[in-house]
Amino acid sequence: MGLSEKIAALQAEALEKLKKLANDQELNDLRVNVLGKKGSLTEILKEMKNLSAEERPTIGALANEFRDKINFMLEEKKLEFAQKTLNAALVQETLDVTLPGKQQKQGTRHILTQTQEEIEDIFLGMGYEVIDGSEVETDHYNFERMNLPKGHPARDMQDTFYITEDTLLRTHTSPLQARTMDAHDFSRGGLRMIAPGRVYRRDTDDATHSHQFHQIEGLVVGKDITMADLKGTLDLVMKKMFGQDRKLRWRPSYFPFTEPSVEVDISCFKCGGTGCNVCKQTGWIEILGAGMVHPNVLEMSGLDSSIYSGFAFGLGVERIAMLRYGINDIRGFYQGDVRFLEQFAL
Ligand code: 2NM
Repeated sequence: MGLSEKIAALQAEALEKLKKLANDQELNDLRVNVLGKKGSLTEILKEMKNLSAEERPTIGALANEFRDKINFMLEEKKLEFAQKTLNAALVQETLDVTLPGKQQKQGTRHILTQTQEEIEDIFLGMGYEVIDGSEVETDHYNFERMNLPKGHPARDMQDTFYITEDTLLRTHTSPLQARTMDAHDFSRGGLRMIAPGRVYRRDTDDATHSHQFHQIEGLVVGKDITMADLKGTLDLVMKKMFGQDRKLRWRPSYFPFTEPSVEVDISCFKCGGTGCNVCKQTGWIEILGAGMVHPNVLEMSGLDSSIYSGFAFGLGVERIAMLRYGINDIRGFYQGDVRFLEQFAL
């Protein structure tokens, strides 16, 4: 048999085997048997050295053609097997798209954040700046600048956590108000700000007290600011927060940093003033403290208190949220229990 017949016979045999291939393993065996180092085609090519110069190109071309063809067909077969494996996997790994999905729990802003932001929005709408700052303060800004010199009896009520003798956790956000007054250029106009944030007191935690809580303090300083401005402002804000038919009641009070000082009550938003459990049968709810900024406080920020005056107020964010939502234990705000928090999801 001549080489061309051998090649033809080999090709016929290889194509026959190719048709019967069942898997990748058999496919690989066939490749090695035909094209490998000791493969049948390789053996045939070794015999080419015995050919005449005229025969060699024809047989060479024939052998190349065979090699290309078998390579191509092996490649095709390989793709076919891959497709079969994939199809089998797809049939087996069916996905039931009608099964209910895993519900992802949606978080919500903390009720204290919601309350704080709602109050911020009211003041932003009236042209106030919202300013926040450090919870770590100096004795100077927290007490001295609030007209509470060392040894002042009112310091006892605001005992706090000390880092050093002069560094402490703020007991109110007022030190931030003093710092803002220091930095403000009053030649360009007055100051309108609120300072929301966390404050600290030496307190034993119970249902209505915590050693840390949140405050919003407001401050307006300028020329000709009077108690009428304070009354008008708080009247508007309280009505926005608790309803347009609220009435406000002003009682004289005392704070070292304001003179005169007042305590403000609102008519009960639940019973309207007839008496219920929210207002403890009084018809009134204590809601905030306020007053005209003490001249000493203005002077310590470098302001001439014969020219400048101001009003200030402070309210507790927890207290407002507790009243509004009927929360009777302040500790619920801080425990991170989802069952508590999710009641206030929007
Ligand atoms: C209150 C009550 C009354 C207050 C005073 C000042 C400042 F900085 F102007 F002195 N800021 N906040 C103030 C006044 C706070 O909280 C019950």
